[in-house]
Amino acid sequence: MTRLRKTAVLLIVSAAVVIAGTLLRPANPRRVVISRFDSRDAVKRVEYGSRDFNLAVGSSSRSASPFGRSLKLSLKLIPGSYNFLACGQGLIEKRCEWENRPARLDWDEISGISYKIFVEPVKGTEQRPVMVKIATDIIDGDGEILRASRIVHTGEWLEERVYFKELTTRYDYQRDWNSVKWTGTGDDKTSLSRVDNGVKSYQFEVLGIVTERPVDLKTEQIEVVLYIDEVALIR
Ligand SMILES: [Ca+2]
Ligand SMILES: [Ca+2]
Repeated sequence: MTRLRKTAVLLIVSAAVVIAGTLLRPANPRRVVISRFDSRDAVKRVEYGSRDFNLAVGSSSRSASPFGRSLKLSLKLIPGSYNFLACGQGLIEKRCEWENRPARLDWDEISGISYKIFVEPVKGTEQRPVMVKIATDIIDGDGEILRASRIVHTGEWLEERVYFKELTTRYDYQRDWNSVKWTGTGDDKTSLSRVDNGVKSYQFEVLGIVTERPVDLKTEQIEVVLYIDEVALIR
C-alpha cells in the first residue's frame, strides 16, 4: 500500500470508530432510569390512591409515546381531595420496588430525579392555556417525605428534573416526624430539608390545574389525563 492509501484507510477506520462510538454511547450517561413502565403489568408495581377514588391508573401504549408503554393517570378534580402514585421501598405494597435499583449506588453522586411527562389538553374548561401542577415527593433513607412541584404544559412530552436541593420537608404530612432533621430550636426550628441516606421511593401527586382565571371545581367537571415514563436518577 502506498503511504497515501495507508493514510486514507487509517482515516476511514478512525471515522468508523468515532461513528460507532457515538451510536453505542448511551443516550444520557448522567441518567439512571429506574422505572420504564414498559410492561402491561407495570401498574401492579406502583401504589396509588386518592381520597375520593377519583384517580385511575393504567398502562398505556399511546402512539405518541416515544418511550414504549407508559403509566396513564386519569384524575377528576375534586376540591380538597388528594391523590398519589408511588414506587419504591417502604411502601404499604411490598411489590412496588423500582424496576432497576442499581447495586452499590453512591448516593453522593445523585443530585436529583427526572421523569418524562405528557399532559393531554385539559377538558372541562374553556380557558386556555391550562397547565397542570404536579408534585414530586421523595421518601429518603430516613423515611422523611420531601416535596417540590412543577407546572407542566400540555400537548408534548417534556422532561422534568427535580433536584434534591429544591426539595423541602412536607410540613402537611409525614408518616414519622422522627425522620425529619431540624436546625435551631423552639419557634425558630426549621427542617434541614435534606435527602439523607439515599432514596427509598418516589411519589407523584396531581395538585390541580393552573389557569388565568380561577376555576370552580364544584361546578366545572375537570378531568386531567397525563402519562408518566422513564423516571430516572440524575447523576
Ligand atoms: Ca416506557
Ligand atoms: Ca432527611
